[in-house]
Amino acid sequence: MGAKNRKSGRRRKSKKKSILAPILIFILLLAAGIFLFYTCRTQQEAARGEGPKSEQGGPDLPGEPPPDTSRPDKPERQPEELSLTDTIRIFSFNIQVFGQSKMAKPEVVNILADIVSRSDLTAVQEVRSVAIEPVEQFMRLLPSRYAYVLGPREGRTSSKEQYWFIYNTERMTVKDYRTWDDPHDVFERNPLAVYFETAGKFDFIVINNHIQPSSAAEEIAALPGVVGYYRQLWGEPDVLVVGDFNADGSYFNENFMESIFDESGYFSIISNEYDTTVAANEHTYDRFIITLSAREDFTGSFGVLRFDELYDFSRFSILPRHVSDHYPVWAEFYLNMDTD
Ligand SMILES: [Ca+2]
Ligand SMILES: [Ca+2]
Ligand SMILES: [Ca+2]
Ligand SMILES: [Ca+2]
Repeated sequence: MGAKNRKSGRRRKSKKKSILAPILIFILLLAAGIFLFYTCRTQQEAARGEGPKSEQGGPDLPGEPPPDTSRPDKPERQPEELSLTDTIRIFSFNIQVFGQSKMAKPEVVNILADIVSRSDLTAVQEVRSVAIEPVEQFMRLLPSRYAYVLGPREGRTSSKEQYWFIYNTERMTVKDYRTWDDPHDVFERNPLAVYFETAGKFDFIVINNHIQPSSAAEEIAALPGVVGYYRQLWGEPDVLVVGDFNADGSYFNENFMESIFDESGYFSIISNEYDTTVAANEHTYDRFIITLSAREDFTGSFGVLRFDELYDFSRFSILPRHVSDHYPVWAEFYLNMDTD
């Protein structure tokens, strides 16, 4: 009797076991699922959290290392097989008094963001805002491949400006950057130079300028010295000198450009005949000049970006002059033709 009971008891137990086993497996699988879900989420959040912090250039102080402007939230791209015909477009754009009030005009901001998105690098002049927020807000409107370098506030009076480089991280990285020391105090706004390395062979320096109209002759004449300094500092002969030079009209006799940037050292992409102003005058205020070693890298494509013709302003409540008083000037470069 006793043995029988024990037997049936065991049988009951094993029946219980056979019900418990799938439940236990189910619970284990559920627990594993929840664990995996949270682990993945935490990793994604950590990656997202790092992104915005490191994408800020921040005010640059001379001698400080360049900011880490890469975006760690993007998977690392495999080195691309770049062909000889792969190119980048570089813009120079006086964006006209950039700050909070400009960022408060959505139609203006949308056009500005679209213009910058057409480039791989835009050298911007006239960031006027004291606060960093308008710059950060604008960056958030661009595709995530863009990062930036923002120079220090420059100017002798309370009206100061910053140079701003917005670049495509899938095409280039920043090797170094430095504001011109200006030992003889020639410049109202000391030029900012950035040394870029591309995904191809092309490496180059861009010097960003906003020449003071009232001393345009002195400042422009000093630029070849600035070019020479950076060429030697970084051992890089390819230099693009860009910006709003105010190099025309009543500010400057543009016929002097040829002797300052003479043919033995420079090639002028945006030359005296181009109109870079939105206003009815035909002044060549904005310039794009390259050193001769960068001619091998220049594709021959360039222009003045007439945004008043590119967008249908009849659909907007704004006029072209609300976007800026300057058109961007641009030039295109090969990524793989560079020999120096
Ligand atoms: Ca080079
Ligand atoms: Ca002209
Ligand atoms: Ca004009
Ligand atoms: Ca070159």
